[in-house]
Amino acid sequence: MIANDQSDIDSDGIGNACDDDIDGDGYLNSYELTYGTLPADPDTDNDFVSDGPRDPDGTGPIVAGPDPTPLGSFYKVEFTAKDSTGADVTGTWLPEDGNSVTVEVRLKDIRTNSYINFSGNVLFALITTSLPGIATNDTDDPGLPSTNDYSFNAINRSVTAATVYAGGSPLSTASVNLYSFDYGGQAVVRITSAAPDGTSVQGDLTLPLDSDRDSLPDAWEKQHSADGFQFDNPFSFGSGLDDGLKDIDTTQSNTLIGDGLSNFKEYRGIIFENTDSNCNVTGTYHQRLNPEHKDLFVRGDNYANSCPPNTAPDVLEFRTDITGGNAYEKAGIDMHDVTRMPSFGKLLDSQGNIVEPPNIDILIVTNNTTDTSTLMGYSNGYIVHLASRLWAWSTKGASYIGNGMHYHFNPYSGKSESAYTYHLNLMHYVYNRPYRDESLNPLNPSYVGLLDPIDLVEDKRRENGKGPEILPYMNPYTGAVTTLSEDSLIVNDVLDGDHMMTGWKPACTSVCNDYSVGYDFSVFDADGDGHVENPPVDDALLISKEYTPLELQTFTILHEIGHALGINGHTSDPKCLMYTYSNNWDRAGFLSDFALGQIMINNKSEP
Ligand SMILES: [Ca+2]
Ligand SMILES: [Ca+2]
Ligand SMILES: [Ca+2]
Ligand SMILES: [Zn+2]
Repeated sequence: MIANDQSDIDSDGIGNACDDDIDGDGYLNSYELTYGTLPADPDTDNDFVSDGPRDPDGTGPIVAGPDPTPLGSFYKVEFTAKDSTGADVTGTWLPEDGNSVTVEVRLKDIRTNSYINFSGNVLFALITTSLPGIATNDTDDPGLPSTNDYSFNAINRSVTAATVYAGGSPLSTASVNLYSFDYGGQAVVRITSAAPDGTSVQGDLTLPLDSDRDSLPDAWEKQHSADGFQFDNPFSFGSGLDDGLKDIDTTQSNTLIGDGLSNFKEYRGIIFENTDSNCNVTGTYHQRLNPEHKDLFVRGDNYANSCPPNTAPDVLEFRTDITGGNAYEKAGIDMHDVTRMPSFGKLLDSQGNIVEPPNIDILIVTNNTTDTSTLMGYSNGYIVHLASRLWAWSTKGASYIGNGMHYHFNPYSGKSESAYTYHLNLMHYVYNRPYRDESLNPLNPSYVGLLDPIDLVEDKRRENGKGPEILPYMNPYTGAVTTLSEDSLIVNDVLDGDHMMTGWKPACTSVCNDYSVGYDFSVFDADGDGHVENPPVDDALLISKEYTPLELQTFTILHEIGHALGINGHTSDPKCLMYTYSNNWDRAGFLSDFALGQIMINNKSEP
């Protein structure tokens, strides 16, 4: 024996290393090692009864033993959580508002490893969280008597005790129904009963199971193990905050970590709404979020599907979906369109200030249907002549540049407006037709889709809402003289598209908007089918790709969202959504690494 440890636990004057009963409980060290109790602890199960026959000196209120159960109770309570089919869901069950689970308990004698009966009533007690609201975006617990997240009753949330009576007959099992009123709370179900030897038995079960106590259930952490979550390690992502409080989202080629939602908030999830045509909520649905994907909430205001809707002619629905997935979705950003959801709408507080649901930030795209101005206030809603027969409407949308704290709060409107589409300009692309169909030209009737040269069409500019001035116009083919509505401001090579060409097709007879006064060919719709070509062609025989008005608007929305997310300026990659020119809308499905690297999503209520 190497007598180098001369501390003396049992105060018998013999150093531990030389003491054959280190803890002085009357059992030799060798006996304790064989029996399973601790040689250096006189009370292995901490029940204040000495393991051995002696009460050692200097060890506090321990009474002499021997302790009949020195390793703890002979009895153990076993819990099983079962779903409505009776299947064991102890390790997999996750709470939802309105779901329930049956907690069943049995008593086991650990000496024989067999189940035995309880020797008395089984008392259930519930310890429950009471988080505000029921999901991450929920304000409060509306109209309910208690904010308990769990109850033993399906309706009354304050029932936290239940008794299963033995009633004279032995109880082999006892069970209680646990009802959840939240998507993220936690319940401890504790039972007390009696064992055959008259001792009290206790046990508890935490639901949902959370082995590492980081507020993220085992089942959810296992679902996201590929993202690095470890159900038995509260610091899967390093020291500091535990997993529940960390915000770890990354996105492809974006080194900015996090989307402003902690992992617990992502787990607890969001309640979305279904609405009818009057914008009344007809139902809700809940989604847990992906902790590895940044979550972006977008809403369109003043579109045909907004709440309230804009019902003016030709106003289109707010959409962000394109065939094959838009650029954000492809980059690993989860985009949630909350356009028709009133609780994500223009909520007002008691002072009339606009508020958003808690914990999330909404990127708002507003459809401007009244003017062609940009955010900066100057009007450039006219056609720009780039080169021979190469034209562009200069502004279809505009956006503030997001800064990571918010997408933008507009102090002038008092709203959280971020980006805009310009309806009149968008419609100019499709419906304004300053060019004529050469197939009707008596000099060249066979060549369909040839556009007139610039000097034969409008070269004067009329500001939106101003004018008109009546000017004579001679048709170069027929010699007929008509009058035109124009102002006298001459800007060569700039078309505003309001020039009403006459003589080839009948004027519009039903609904005529500013942008639909013309009825010959548009520079962007060479075959006159209501779909715009991109890239533009000056010959209908050369069309490669065409887009509907809705697609045109959607591509514009997606581009402007990029700016609101922090993409400052444009990229030099013609395949990228954020390229300077909208010469090819296929790129709405792709963001360059440069653009992606600037995206900032941070879910905070604003301003
Ligand atoms: Ca956990
Ligand atoms: Ca997050
Ligand atoms: Ca996320
Ligand atoms: Zn841009």
